[in-house]
Parts: sequence; structure tokens; C-alpha cells
Amino acid sequence: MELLSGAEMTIRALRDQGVKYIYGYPGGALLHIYDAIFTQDEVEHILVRHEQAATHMADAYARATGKAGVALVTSGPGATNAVTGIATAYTDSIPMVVITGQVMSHLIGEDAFQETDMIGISRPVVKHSFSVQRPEEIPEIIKKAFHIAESGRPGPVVVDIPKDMTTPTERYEYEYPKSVKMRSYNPIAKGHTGQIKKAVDMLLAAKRPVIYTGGGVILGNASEQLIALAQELGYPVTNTLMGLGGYPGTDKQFIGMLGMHGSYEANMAMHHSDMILCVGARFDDRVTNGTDKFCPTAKIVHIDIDPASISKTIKADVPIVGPAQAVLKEMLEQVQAAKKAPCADSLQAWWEQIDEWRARHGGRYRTDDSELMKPQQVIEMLSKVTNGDAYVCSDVGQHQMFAAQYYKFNKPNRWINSGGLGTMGFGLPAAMGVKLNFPDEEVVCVTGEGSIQMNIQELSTISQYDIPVKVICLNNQSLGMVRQWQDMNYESRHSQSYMKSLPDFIKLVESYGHVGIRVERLEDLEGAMREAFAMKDRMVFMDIAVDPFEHVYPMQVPRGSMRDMWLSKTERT
Ligand SMILES: Cc1ncc(C[n+]2csc(CCOP(=O)(O)OP(=O)(O)O)c2C)c(N)n1
Repeated sequence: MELLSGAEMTIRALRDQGVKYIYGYPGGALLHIYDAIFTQDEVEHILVRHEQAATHMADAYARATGKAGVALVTSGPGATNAVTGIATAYTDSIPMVVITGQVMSHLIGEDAFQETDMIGISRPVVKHSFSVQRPEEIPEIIKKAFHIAESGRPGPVVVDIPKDMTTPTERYEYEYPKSVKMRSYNPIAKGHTGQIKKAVDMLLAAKRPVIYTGGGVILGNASEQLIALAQELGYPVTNTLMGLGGYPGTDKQFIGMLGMHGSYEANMAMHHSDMILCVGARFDDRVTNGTDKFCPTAKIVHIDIDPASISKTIKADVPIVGPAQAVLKEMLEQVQAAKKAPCADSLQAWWEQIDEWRARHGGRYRTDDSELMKPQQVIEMLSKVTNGDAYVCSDVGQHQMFAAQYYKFNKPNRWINSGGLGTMGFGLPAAMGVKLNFPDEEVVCVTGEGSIQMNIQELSTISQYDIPVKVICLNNQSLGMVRQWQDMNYESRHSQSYMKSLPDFIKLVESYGHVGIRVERLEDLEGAMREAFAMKDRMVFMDIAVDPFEHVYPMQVPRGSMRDMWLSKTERT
């Protein structure tokens, strides 16, 4: 058997796990590991410019592939810089393995140089964490870390490695385990057949059904099964912000996103439904609005891999714990085997009602109240120019909501955004993580001039590794989402939401060796965008001037029911 040091074992274990890229930043506690990286070329290290970016790159790789991404950060400030990225992944249940350097084990607890208790700091935002106590454990710990991160309800796992666990002169027999067994951790593999039967009876008896699905369908690789079931039944489907792409955005049964900035028809349908089939979503506050007024006439079936998510905010009439893919498959088999079919008359009446709602609002926005381009027009153009086929990685703010509303996602894993934590600064590194792994695909970062500046230093990483992502910056010269809330709730007192002294983004990106294009008029937009996407090998930053006074609508009225919405600056339901 081969003898390897702890540092070598760490990298070899990653290789044997099938890891191609690790995203990281070196420091004292990691020097042995970085030396082990230097002496091999199977696992490629991407040197970011800030540790937060490393975690978002790993996270976005996971969102696009379903496999855990890997970040490597040093002890102390390196580890704390990674916390936002770990929390971002945790809130959206994204599999990730974060290896953190730690001071020598005999110094732990002594306030040593660059010591932080990373296990303690990260505990509320990890699925699990390991502190390496003996170098021999490293291969098994890494195997377990991946297993825990990727199985059940996925999530980030921290592996904290004190420097003396990686000493180059101390060598141990290395073998990477083929599998791991953990007595106290056994994620469920299928749903309860009796519960599924109850759910199917309810589904077939429903008169005003809605299928509401979330990120669990994407993470659980269950899009195909969802489409098959929804089309067998002919029922309307709505997706959460995290679930977009789980059901094709251009299909006639799709009624749009639901919730805070959901479509009028999706929120109305939810409110008036008599039966909701929720798959891999968690009835979070951005969906339900006031829980006491939530969908008063609906019976609820809730499918989730995590029993703790069920009946957490909204009580489920039929809970089903299990992986979305297996449960939906069994549900479809039972529907097909049932003697009864959905009632055609009530379903037709329900669709007529939904179409009426669709006609009333249907995602319209005004274009006659400003000379300037509307952000919605830019996203619609992006959808057209990329044929709705790009990986769209978004930052956080109005631009994120416009992208969610107006880009038509027809495939899962293509809409990559920080839905739960809402982390500004996510978009650019996320796009980099996806593009590195899918070099032949179109990868776009949709951002605002506020968010992009939170990780703009990564333009340098893009130059070093030639990562030709496209950035679409909807430049409204303000923290638009904050400004919108101030317009609506604080009589337009725009406290600290205008950004003065913005950089000249064109010159800035050019200084990193990239291409910058500024667009100010709608008539130039399509040509400029096509030009940008034609530059396959270049990173292109499009700085697009949009109407700074535009708001995102619909917008739910706080603490109301799902049907209580603002539809424009002057119309309310
Ligand atoms: C790290 C972080 N800080 C603060 C916020 C609060 N926040 C949410 S949206 C937003 C404004 C975003 O501005 P910009 O990126 O320019 O996008 P826009 O809303 O203008 O499209 C802010 C400050 C956040 N989500 N993340």
C-alpha cells in the first residue's frame, strides 16, 4: 500500500472522489497541502481573489451538476471569509465540501496566530463538520464528507484540518474507501406507499389543484418525473424561485413563479385552490406571505426528503417523507393504475379561471413612462439571444427578480441564484464556477451595479484562467430593491440607496483585459448583445443603463394572503 502524508492524502482523496477543480486561497495553515497540490496535476486548483468567491464557485458547480463542489481556505480570516458562502449553500441545501486549515493541534484554544474556532463559527450553517484528530482518518473523513453533503437533504460540510495533521515527513498507508457506513445517518430512499395512495386519491378528487414545486425537484433530479406526472394529470404547475426550470417555463401548464414577486395567476391560483401538491419546497415566508391567511380552502400534500421541513410553517394534510424522484415516480404509477381520472369539467373550469387571471396581468409592464430601457426588456432580449438555453447566474436585487420572471427556463439546473440567504456578490463567482465546468455552454451573470462590486475582484481570476463568462449589469445607479421598498413603505426617502461615484465599468473591465460594452438605447440592445455572445472566448461585461425608477411587480402586500398584491405603482388587488 502507498504511503502518503496527510497533505498528500487530502489531495489524493479528492482525486479519487472524482474532483476536477478545487477553488481556494493559500495561507500558513495550508502550506503543506498547497505543496501537495504543486506536486500533482490531476486536481486543478483555481486561485480566487477572495475566499467568499471560492465558496460560491464550488456552490454553483454543485447547483449545475448535483455533485458537491470543493473549496479550500486557510485558518482564521480565510475561514471566516468563507462563512457567507457556506451559509449561502446551507440555506439553499447545496452540497459542498469546505476544507479549512487550522493551527497546530497543540495550539488550539491558545489564541494562536490565525486561529478561529471554525467548527464553532460554522456550526449553525453546516449540515455536518469534522475536525481531523489523526492524519490516518483523512481519507475516510473526506469520503464521509462527500456522502453527507450529497445525500438526503444536501448541504455544506466543513473539514477542519490542523496543520500538524498534514506534516510532509509523517506518512501513512493510503486507501480511499469505496463506501462509508454511518450508523446514525441513513437518508430515506423511498416514500411511504400508503401515504402516496392517500395523496393520489386527493389529487384525483381535486377540483382546483395546483402543483407547487421547489429546489428539491432540481436537487433531487426529479424534473422528468414532475413533468410526466403534471402532464398525465393536466394540472397547473408553479415553481418557487429555487425551483425554476424544474418544469419547462414555456409549457402551457406552467403558470409562473409564485410568492413575493410571483405571477398574478400563480398567486391567485394558489389562494383559490382546493388542493396543493407541494414537492421539494418549504412554504417559506417569501412564498406564503401571512401564514394565517395562506390558501384557506386548500388541502395540502407535502413531499420532502427532510421530515423537519414538513408542517414547519404550514400544516400538511398528507406528509410524505422521501426523495422527490422516487415519490413522484410511484405517484405517477398509482395515478395511471387508478380507476378514476381527474374530473374533466372542473379542470376545464379551473383552467378557464386561470386563463382569465393570466389575461388580466400576465407579466405586463409599462414602457411608456420613461425614455430609458426597462430592465424587463433586457432580460427578455437575453432570453431571445440565448434561446432560453443559457446558465443564468444571478446576484441579488431587482435584477434577480426580473431574471426569474422574464427568462424562460426550460431545463433544470440552469437558474443559479442565492434564493434563501440572498447573498449579493454571488453572481460573478457562480458564473465562473459553472463556465469552468461547462466551457461550451453560454454562462451569464445577471447583476446590478451594487452586487457586482461585492466580488468584482474576481475579474482578475477570470483573466488568469480564461473564463469567458458574460456579465449583464442592469445599471440603475442604485440599490434598486432597497429603493423600491423605500418608495413603497418610506414615502420615497431613499436613505443610502443611491450609489454615487460608480466606476467606469468599461475602463475597469478593460484594465483586467476583458471587453466592456455600454448600452444606453433600446435600439442598440439586440445588436450589442449578439456581438457580446459572438465573442465566445472573451469575457464581456455589458453595462446597460436601465430605468432607475422601475419596480418589480407583482409584489405581495406584507402579511396579507397570497392574493394580496401590488400589480403596479397604482394598482392593488
Ligand atoms: C451581502 C448583502 N448585503 C445587503 C443585502 C440587502 N440587499 C438586497 S437587494 C439589495 C440591492 C441590490 O442592488 P443591486 O445589486 O444594484 O441590484 P438592483 O436591486 O438595483 O437590481 C440590497 C442592498 C444583501 N441581499 N446582501
